[in-house]
Amino acid sequence: MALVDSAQVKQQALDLGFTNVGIAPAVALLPAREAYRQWLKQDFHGEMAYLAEHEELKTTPTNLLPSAKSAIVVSLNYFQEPQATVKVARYALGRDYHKELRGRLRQFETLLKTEHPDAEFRACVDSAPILERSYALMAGIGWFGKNTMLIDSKRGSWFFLGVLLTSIPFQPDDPSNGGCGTCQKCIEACPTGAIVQLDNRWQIDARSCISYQTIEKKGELDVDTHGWLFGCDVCQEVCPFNEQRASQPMRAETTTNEGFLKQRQFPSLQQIIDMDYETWDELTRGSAIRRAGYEGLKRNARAALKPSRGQHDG
Ligand code: B12
Ligand code: SF4
Ligand code: SF4
Repeated sequence: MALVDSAQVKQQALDLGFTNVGIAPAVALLPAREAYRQWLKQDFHGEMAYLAEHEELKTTPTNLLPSAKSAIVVSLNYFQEPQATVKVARYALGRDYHKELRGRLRQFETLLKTEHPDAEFRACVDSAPILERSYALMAGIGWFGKNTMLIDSKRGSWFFLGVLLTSIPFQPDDPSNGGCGTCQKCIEACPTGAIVQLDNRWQIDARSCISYQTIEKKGELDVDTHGWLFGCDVCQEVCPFNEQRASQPMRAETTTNEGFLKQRQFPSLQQIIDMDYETWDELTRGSAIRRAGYEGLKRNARAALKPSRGQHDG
């Protein structure tokens, strides 16, 4: 199979505003499949049943697009300073990233279709059953930190990922290599001890992770959420790869994507607790925060008002 040079397609992705782009071959990722299976076996996914349902699909892109030959992986920077009134993870301060990324990937697809009319495509952002970070590793976008974030040595980890599967056999990039060395800052800083070592790898026990608790968990919360209303940024805030340095100007650079910037000050926790449905509807429209639901956001606000019991108290 003759490979298609990928310089042009990568430039097109950057011209569309993506922060970085790389190409992975669309092959089944067998080592990652085993790691994913082990993670599920520990029940680390908690109540996220869809993750278990996707087990077989996740590492085999040809299940999503039978003609797939390449996975074009893109990243999009969302860094900005945090919210002043309440603790909301930065990724959720602006417009819902699913919409933003999907829109851009669709534009990308339309562009490529004009040049390759017989080619097939499938855009994946988050909800499609694909291991985005593992393909991003293969595509040279970054490597797995101990906090399990995909880290780009030059840019840090404040970015989203998206994947465009295609039948075009583009020349792939080399996988990333990099590592945390002896650093353990995120493990020490995680307020709930959710970063655990198993099978010689650092993994997230989502059940203890504040992000899972405040976004995905139904019913009552079962860990102290340490004041976070929605999501959690602690393991990225402490990461040296997110530190600005004169030698690394691309790190922690505020996003130029208007849609991601926070649109308004959030109400206080007490105002959220007292909020009627219409106000909640208005506050969360088009935002990732909507995922917590009306009752869920109030539950999170009540928990965030409670004094924390200290570090690593689960
Ligand atoms: C479920 C999910 C969560 C869960 C579970 C998180 C987790 N660490 O698994 C919860 C709700 C807790 C969560 C939280 C967050 N998430 Co999230 N999440 C996802 C989702 C939908 C699936 C991830 C998944 O399958 N996890 C299961 C684990 C087992 O898979 P994994 O981490 O991808 O990879 C593991 C294995 O595959 C294995 N592995 C991979 N390759 C290889 C190779 C070999 C050889 C071996 C042995 C093993 C191996 O090691 C990895 C670590 O255990 C992805 C989108 C997607 N479709 O991929 C977004 C995604 C990972 N999340 C994202 C973000 C931004 C977040 C938050 C920062 C949001 C926030 N501020 O609150 C936090 C970060 C918490 C953290 N430290 O991970 C981004 C990450 C971008 C990046 N730079 O890494 C993604 C990619 C969404 C996106 N489209 O941009 N998330
Ligand atoms: S997102 Fe927060 S709770 Fe989850 S692993 Fe990172 S620091 Fe721990
Ligand atoms: S804080 Fe340290 S250990 Fe954690 S991901 Fe960053 S470099 Fe790795």
